[in-house]
Amino acid sequence: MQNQHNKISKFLSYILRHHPQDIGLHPDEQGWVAVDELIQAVNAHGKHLDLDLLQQVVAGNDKQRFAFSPDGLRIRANQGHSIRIELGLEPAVPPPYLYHGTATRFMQSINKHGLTPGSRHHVHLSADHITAKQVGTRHGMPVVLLVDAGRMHQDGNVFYLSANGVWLTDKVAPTYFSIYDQSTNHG
Ligand code: HQG
Repeated sequence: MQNQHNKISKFLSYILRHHPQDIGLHPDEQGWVAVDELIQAVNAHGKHLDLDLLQQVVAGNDKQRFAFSPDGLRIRANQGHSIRIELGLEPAVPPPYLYHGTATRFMQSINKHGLTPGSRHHVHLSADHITAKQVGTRHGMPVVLLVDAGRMHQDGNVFYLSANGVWLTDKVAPTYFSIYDQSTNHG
């Protein structure tokens, strides 16, 4: 069951964040697609999905990756897009420190250029170091960076908080982070 939900969640992330056109969907400018169109399109592409299953996947998702519109007729990913959409988030005051999980192999470039959004809209920051380490582990040997979000904000950098609790900002210059935790092979 959980495995089936994970597979659907991964597929929905792929579609709603990155490649809606692969199944013929065209999200609006805020990233929403009609729930009935999504269900039809997914089924037309050889995967089973009905409203009941979709609601279970959205409600039970470990990171609350997706949200229904208040009327329940539309759905979108809460963050993480590479397609050009506007989530419509209001600027928010960040906590004094945030964390970013990455991998050792990126550190040379990160130390030189700072944290950059890559293919996504924003740099993603976590409120806690445990989540950040999990994010970093996806890419290899993890490194957790401590980001001086309070000072960035004081200096005029804008932050947003996604509906699922991920902090977003345009970039993080090298002067604003330090290494919080770096894995080694020794233990
Ligand atoms: C790194 C997951 C070289 C950056 C997570 C990261 C997150 C640089 C990688 C969400 C760099 C991009 C996003 C630079 C940053 N040079 N590498 N200048 N600046 N990087 O996947 O933050 O499970 O696009 O450190 O929980 O890992 O999908 O971003 O390692 O919230 O819902 O380039 O994805 O959520 O990788 O993850 P990503 P991310 P989901």
